[in-house]
Amino acid sequence: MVSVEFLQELPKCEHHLHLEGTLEPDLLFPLAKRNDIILPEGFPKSVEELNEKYKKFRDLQDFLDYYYIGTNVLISEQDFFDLAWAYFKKVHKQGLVHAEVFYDPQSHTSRGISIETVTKGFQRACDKAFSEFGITSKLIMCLLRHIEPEECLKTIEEATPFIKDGTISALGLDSAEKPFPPHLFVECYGKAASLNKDLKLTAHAGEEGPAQFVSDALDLLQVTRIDHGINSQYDEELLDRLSRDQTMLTICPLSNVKLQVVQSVSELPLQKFLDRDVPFSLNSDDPAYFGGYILDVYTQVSKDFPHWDHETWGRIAKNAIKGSWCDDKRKNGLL
Ligand code: ES4
Ligand code: ZN
Repeated sequence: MVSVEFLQELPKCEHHLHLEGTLEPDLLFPLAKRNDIILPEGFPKSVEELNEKYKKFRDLQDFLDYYYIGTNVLISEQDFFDLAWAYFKKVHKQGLVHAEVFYDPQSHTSRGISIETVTKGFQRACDKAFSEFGITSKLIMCLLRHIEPEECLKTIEEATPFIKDGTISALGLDSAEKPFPPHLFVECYGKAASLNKDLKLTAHAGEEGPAQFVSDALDLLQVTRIDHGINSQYDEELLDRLSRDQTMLTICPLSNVKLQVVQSVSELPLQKFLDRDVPFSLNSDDPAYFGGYILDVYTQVSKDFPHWDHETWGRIAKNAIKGSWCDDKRKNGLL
């Protein structure tokens, strides 16, 4: 098995990280206090109680119920900055060099907070991560799939200045997967793509949903990356396609265990993906909820795949760099 020191030194990229999912209980309660937010009846009352709840979730929806309550404590531009900055400070120490991070504007606009407030706070933290740590980053705006597509179109309109000027680099799709398949969002993706030819497209698919949702995201939404995508393992033709087109899957091992998609990291089809040359990166998803940041993810995977040598890990790190949306100059600097 490779050492933690080796994994620490590997230049690591994160492609699947929800900024709202970095809200640690020890920031959640102080922010609730600072912003006079009353947490709902029955919500854990202390950091310890909340950490206890986060030990296991029944499924994606059980987690999302907590996650959306958490987001409610974020109000001011400073709150969004503080959240993202706390994240960058942590992962800088873990050898992260590039981060493509999600956020959910609709979790905030639905509470009367403007896209501008959220985006500017997060962007300011990204700028500081670059100036202080040399970490490059991209913002990916996600649409919440439980929200009506018509509403999502309005969100895209509100985000138009940031899509046009490149502050938002990519569009994603998250939240409850099974009841809300990709085809519902064809118009949204088409609209967003028409605003800026450089806008990248991705979507959560094949996390709890079937391999068909992965194919549909590729065919109907024209995405060039798939978030999770582990259920692609059950469709041989799809695996060939992902390999042929070098479409990257952003895998989140600790998330899959905590949400009971698999019972252990060793069950993940990572060896199959390597053997079939399906590119993937390893990611932390919602680290405050799932028990680990990027180095913890790499370390856990190394324990569950102990036969992977330095060369295999080098290949994984290189695939993550190659699949990133940074420019070629930055990629070549990292490779
Ligand atoms: C998410 Cl793990 C996951 N899946 C879908 N949507 C999400 N939002 C935040 N984490
Ligand atoms: Zn996710």
